[in-house]
Amino acid sequence: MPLLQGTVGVEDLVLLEPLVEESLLKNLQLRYENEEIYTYIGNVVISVNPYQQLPIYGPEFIAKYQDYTFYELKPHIYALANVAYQSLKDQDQDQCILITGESGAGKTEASKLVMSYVAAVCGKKEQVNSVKEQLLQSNPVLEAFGNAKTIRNNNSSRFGKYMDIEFDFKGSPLGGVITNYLLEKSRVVKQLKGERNFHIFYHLLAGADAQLLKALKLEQDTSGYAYLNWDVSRVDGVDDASNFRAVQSAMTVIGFSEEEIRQVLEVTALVLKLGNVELVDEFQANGIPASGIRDGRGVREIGEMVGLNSKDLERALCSRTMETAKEKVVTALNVIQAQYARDALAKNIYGRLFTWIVNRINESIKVGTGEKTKVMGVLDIYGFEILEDNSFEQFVINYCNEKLQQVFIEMTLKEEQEEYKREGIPWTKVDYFDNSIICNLIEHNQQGILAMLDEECLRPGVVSDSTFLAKLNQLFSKHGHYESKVTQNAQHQYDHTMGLSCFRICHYAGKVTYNVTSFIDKNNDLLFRDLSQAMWKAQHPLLRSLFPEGNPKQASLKRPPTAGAQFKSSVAILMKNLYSKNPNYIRCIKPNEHQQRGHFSSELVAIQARYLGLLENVRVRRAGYAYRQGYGPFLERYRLLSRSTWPHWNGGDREGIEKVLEELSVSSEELAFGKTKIFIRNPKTLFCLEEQRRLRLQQLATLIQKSYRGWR
Ligand code: AOV
Ligand code: MG
Repeated sequence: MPLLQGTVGVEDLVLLEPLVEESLLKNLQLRYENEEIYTYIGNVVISVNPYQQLPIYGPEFIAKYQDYTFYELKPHIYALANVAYQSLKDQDQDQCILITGESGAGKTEASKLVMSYVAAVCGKKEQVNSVKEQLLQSNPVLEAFGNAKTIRNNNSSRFGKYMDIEFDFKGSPLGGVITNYLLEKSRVVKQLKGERNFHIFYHLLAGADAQLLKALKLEQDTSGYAYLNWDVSRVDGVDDASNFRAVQSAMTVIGFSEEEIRQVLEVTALVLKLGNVELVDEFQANGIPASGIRDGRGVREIGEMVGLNSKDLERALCSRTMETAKEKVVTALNVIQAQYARDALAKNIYGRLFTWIVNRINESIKVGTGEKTKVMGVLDIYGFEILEDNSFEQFVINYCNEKLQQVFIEMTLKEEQEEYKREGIPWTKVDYFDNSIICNLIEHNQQGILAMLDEECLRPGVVSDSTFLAKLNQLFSKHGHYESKVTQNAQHQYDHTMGLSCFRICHYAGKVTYNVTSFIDKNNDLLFRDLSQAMWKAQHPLLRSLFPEGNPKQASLKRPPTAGAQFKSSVAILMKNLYSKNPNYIRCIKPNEHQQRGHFSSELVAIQARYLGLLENVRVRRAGYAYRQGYGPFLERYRLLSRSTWPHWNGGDREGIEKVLEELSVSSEELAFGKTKIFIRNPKTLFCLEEQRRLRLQQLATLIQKSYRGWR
């Protein structure tokens, strides 16, 4: 299948004429309406979410993309996965697949397509099949525990995931390592209207049989649980019960024992039951407010399930022990504080369970030491989010997206420059928006927002979200990407949409207003020691192992790093890792806000195209030379256009190409001959070559038909 013939619009935006936003959007729309959801910018794949199952992912497609080079077939994620895998195998180059786009744009689906393509084409031997199965089956497990229905996406990833798939020198998979990034734990105890808690809770309640429900002391009806949003218990197109079976079987394939699965479900059930522990006002003899538990049954059931004295749990929920060098003082918590403690415990149990699951999967899929490996990393994180009320979670999610945009900017330009350098071709620079100013605003070691937040969290004395905000306002009053009510007032701008407890960042993808309420708390992520000690006392091996700091012998007074600091350092490690690999980009676009097939909102896509920098990307690609191809494949494709090279050519590839282009009178201005590749400046030249090739093929077909008739 040729590149341009019979295509809808242009398959590569580098060929777009004129190159303006309007034509770019029209092209994407035209293709989308014809169910062509993939379009290239050179080697970058743009994917517009089809919100329907298209018949383009079957084994026959995998087989086809395996046999052709990148531009020979229609744009597809498989073509990109194929290039990445082949370069890893043949050129011994570690690869990474970077998938970006906002929430619901199709990143997770794209990552699964990449993984299933690679699994299908790599190592055909029987013994690697179980490795592939384990790698693939990690998806349903992590999605069940880490994804949830949000307003924007029925299956939204609420954690970041980076997976290194490791191969031997022949390209057979050996195993992998998964790194997870900050799970949105606050969802465990509270969800926005129209959203759900993590999938696993609903899967469990819908899918567990009567016996399991009894063992876990659960009722099937979701409306009986305070931690589950009652207005949405079901999601269109999601069968919770069958997903529950799928998760269990995936866990078995990965290598979880029956006992481990049971324990995971018990801890999951424990979280639900904890939410139903109702705390009420009580008063001590001296009249000071305290708290108690309304109905002891729930705590007793929890105690029985995990081997914990219910009185110990009750005490840990309703009081706090302060230790000084000399003595221990126990103070009663009032009802608000006790509810806070209960929710903090639930969030911590779930968050740690999730990390435990990731580690347990890693244990199964890890590669033995000493084996030399090549690596393909697949990154699928939560997409950029602008909600009505944005909190610490959105701040962290958007920071991560900001960093990925930075990688994209640096690596596309860098790669382009390096290619010209490698091939010995002069290069012209293109201007683009460099977002490092925003990254700096957030992550600067001394004067970034995260550093300010940490400083506030660690500072003795009275700290609050508002003292944190005051500090930001002071420090960033003149920063071009920071705004708040105070800085606006100082500049006589009166924006009534901005609350007093908010600050706003002008991200690369748009302005986001963050409400600082609970920033300090979420960043601290502290759990009263009474609670971790109570958990550690449980006989339940898994639950107990999640709270090692509860062991009085191991309890250290050292403060664990804050959530923000941990996230920042794991993002820094991730960036280093990505920079060391050859990048392959999939840029996902969401066509509408309604998760509906067939609807293409130009305005919505325009915003994404702008912040993804698609036009700049095309310009960079075109600034030097729009097209490049190895001498061999180029000659093979066009040699039918010259009498010197068709039907036979015995000379070198480069000389053959010179003959063809000379005969077609292509100006030498248009061309550059690199060390291994030919570069073509103007896409029109390529277009013209393609057109001539098409005509020539028609002519040849007619000739063959004529001679066939004559022969008959
Ligand atoms: P996301 O990963 O980018 O959002 P998903 O990959 O979860 O988005 O895609 C959202 C939904 O769009 C999926 O559940 C599918 O219904 C549909 N979809 C996406 N890609 C395809 C495809 N190629 N073919 C068919 N349907 C598709 V988030 O995790 O919220 O940032 O945080
Ligand atoms: Mg996702």
